[in-house]
Amino acid sequence: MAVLIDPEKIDLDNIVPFFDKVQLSIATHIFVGGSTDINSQTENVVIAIKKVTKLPVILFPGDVKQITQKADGILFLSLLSGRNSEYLIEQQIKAAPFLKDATLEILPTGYILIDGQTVTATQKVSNTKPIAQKNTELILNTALAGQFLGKKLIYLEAGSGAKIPVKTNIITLLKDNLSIPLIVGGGIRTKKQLENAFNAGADLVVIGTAFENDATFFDDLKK
Ligand code: 1GP
Repeated sequence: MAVLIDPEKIDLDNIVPFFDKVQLSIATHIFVGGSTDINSQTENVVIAIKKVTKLPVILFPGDVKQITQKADGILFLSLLSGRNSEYLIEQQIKAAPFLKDATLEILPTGYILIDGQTVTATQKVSNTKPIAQKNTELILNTALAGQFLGKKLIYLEAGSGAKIPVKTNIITLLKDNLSIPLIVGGGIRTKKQLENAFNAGADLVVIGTAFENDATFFDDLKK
């Protein structure tokens, strides 16, 4: 499980008790990022997190400005579900000079936005349409195209705060047809939903909003 920390929302004064709970939970990764980071807090937040955990800290950047060498790795995302060249290739070209000599691990990731029954920040900022959950063939073909393009990961994203997470039949369909790991996130706010995603075949499940709203949720997810 990856815990998603949004640099715009985290309360750094509360980081120690928050990470005490993370440490006791089944979390294996920390993702840091958001669709926007208006006050450019990503680097400060990564530095603060590295002080309180040994879990790998992976950037999940909304744009090139969120890149910092202080993290352990970066999801080098391409928004394959969209047709906005800015998020398909332009941001990646802008990021290249910052990553050329970087020590952080670069993880090429095909990012697929799925309709979670609400207009999410990802949709607004990227100005792209999510794929309907019923359009399973398009979702599968998009993920396969990502794999054939050489992506090392596929991220199925219902969007932060999605009303409904990615359905389990989609997770299973992709798991059965892909040979690369599958990340699933967006709208997962109960232990049951988390288990459903894992049982369907997700390799890593990302949760952000549910922990932001109530850190006692970690107590249900102890190691
Ligand atoms: C969003 O997949 C992540 O990019 C997590 O979503 O905030 O809804 O948990 P939530």
